[in-house]
Amino acid sequence: MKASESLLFVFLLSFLFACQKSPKDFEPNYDESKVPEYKLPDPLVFENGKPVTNSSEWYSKRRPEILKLFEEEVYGRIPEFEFNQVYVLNDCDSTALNGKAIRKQVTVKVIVDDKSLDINVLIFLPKSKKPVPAFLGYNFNGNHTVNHDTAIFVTRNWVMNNEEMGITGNKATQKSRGINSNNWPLDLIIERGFALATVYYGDIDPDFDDDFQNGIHGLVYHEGDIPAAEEWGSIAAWAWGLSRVMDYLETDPAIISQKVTVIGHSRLGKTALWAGAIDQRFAVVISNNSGCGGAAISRRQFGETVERINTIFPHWFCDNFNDYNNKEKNLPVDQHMLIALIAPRPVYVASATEDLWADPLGEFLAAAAADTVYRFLGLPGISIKTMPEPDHPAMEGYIGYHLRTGKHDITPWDWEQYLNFISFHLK
Ligand code: GTR
Repeated sequence: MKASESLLFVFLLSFLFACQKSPKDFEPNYDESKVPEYKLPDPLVFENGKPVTNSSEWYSKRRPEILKLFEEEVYGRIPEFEFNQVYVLNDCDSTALNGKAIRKQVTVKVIVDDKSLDINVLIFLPKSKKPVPAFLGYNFNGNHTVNHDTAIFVTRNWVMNNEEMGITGNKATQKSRGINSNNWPLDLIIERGFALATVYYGDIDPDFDDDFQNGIHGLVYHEGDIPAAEEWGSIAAWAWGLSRVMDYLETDPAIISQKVTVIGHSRLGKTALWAGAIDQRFAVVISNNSGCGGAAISRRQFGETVERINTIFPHWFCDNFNDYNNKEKNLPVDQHMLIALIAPRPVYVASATEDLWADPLGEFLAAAAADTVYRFLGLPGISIKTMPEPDHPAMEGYIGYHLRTGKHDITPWDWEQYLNFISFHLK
């Protein structure tokens, strides 16, 4: 390279670097008076402006239309590819949780051509003579972080570095065993007669921008090929993984597969909502503090925005979603329509008072706006008209909602509400 060329190269690099936005370039808006005026797209009006006239038209035409819009503009369509699947039982112990539960560890092996992906499922079951309803939800840091039980395998996959958990070099160790047990109140879940199945989300797609070379994308695309602009990002990949676990749960005689609730917190709450939309085998969907790209109305631009999420997490959504950075009003959908896709099944949206980043009011408004679809289908939607007081859950309708006092988290109190909601609606 000539001196002038290298100068140009250095100039270009610094220009690109200067153009790149970092987290501190996004000043979030937390002022309600600065929320732009907006009009939500009507879930009951087709793209061509015609109204939906009856429920069969909703199910056969409008619902697929909305689903396609979310696929192509937000999360990305899952491409068609062939795979085989085998289930391997690695562990079964009926003395778990001080003899109160049965623990199973099952690997769902997904085989694509000559490569395979291991989805490691940790299951706790109450000791029951009859099959039981279940929760299925991803965990953030590995199955072994969910409980102190020393028999739970420590994940060998890439994990996010975390000083508090003693994770360096992206490898989990014994140090993080049980570290998230407060988010997974197993005793409560088991006592209430539910099973819990959980998987580390990194089993399906490690959560960093690697240009889709690893995880399930790496099995599907070859030789540097990457998803097209309307094809799946990581959230859609994680949602796909939940369906593979559901395939297994359908074969497990200890579980009532028609009563599986998909649950997730934060980015995994976004994932739970999308999984519930694309896979109607999930009987109930729970979104805990899912925020932007989850339950919150994007058009409000309150807290985390579309531009910020696409910039900081470029691998989460499909590339087309970038077209709406700071142009939310052009979106053909908004997140109330994602919640409406769950109908006629029960769905629960939860926020936390200090979690302004996830826009609690925007989450409530989306849940409330999904109500029109439930009512249209002859079902009780949400039972309240305005944002409830903190810690006053509304769960009589098919759309449950609560605002918990406290920070961005999933707590035993949140779980108690979910157990009450499910027990009430899935009698
Ligand atoms: C944040 C992100 C949120 C939320 C959260 C989480 O950094 O901005 O959208 O998903 O992470 O998953 O904990």
